[in-house]
Amino acid sequence: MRRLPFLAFTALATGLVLWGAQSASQAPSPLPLPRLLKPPVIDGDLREWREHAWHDGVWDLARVRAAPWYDGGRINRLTDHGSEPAADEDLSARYYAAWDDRYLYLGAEVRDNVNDTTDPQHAPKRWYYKDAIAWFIEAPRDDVAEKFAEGDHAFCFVIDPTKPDYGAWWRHGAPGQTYLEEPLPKAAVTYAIKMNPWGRSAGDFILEARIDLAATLGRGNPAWTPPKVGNRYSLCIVHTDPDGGDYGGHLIIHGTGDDDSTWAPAVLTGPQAPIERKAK
Ligand SMILES: [Ca+2]
Ligand SMILES: [Ca+2]
Ligand SMILES: [Ca+2]
Ligand SMILES: [Ca+2]
Repeated sequence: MRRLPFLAFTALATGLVLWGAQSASQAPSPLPLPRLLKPPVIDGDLREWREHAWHDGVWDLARVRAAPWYDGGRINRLTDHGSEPAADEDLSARYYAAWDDRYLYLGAEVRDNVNDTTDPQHAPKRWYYKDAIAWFIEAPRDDVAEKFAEGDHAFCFVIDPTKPDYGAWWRHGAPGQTYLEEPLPKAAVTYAIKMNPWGRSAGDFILEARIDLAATLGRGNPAWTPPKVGNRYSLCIVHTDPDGGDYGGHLIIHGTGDDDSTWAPAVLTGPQAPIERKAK
């Protein structure tokens, strides 16, 4: 047998190791979005469905800083106006998502020191200058890098309990169009915000929302079909937290922003049982 020269062998072995590491990092397991068997009541209390929804623990800036998509603090950051508490008290949150035949369900339980929904340069589409959570979703997922083009949607909720007309916002693409900006049609969204739910901080809140899939995702891409187990989506969460400043803080999770090729793969799954805890 002809022996491989040592250098060639080393290069081949290194290449295989690198290839293995790269394919592992390029193909993360899709985020599983479970189907709900019982429709939640949209009232600002997630307890009836939170254990049956997708949820991957508490997010704060320390955890985001350790994530592979962290941008070194350019956009993904918090601000300090001189009277701010520690970063985890400034903003930390749990996010939830699930679906059924008709709706996408979104939820968040958030610890925030200051509720800030004023914007000196207010325009209806400027949710990102206010306390807000946006779920960026591509449906169906594709391999084309796009910015709010066909199939891309942002469902954005300004954390203003008076629910102004721009409070539930929809940035999206459509065939041949990008960055369409409009309020989520009233018939397509139901949401509730409960402020200070734990009696701890006036900035804390719970957000609970449901979005009609056919009326939103169904209008974005001719390739969209009614939801079923196995459908591939993409997901990124953008949580903005100005706390009295201008552009202010952002936690960007499972992606880097508007480029949908950075959004995490997600898949619609069947129902999920709550995490089992052992008797001992
Ligand atoms: Ca509820
Ligand atoms: Ca804050
Ligand atoms: Ca794409
Ligand atoms: Ca805030």
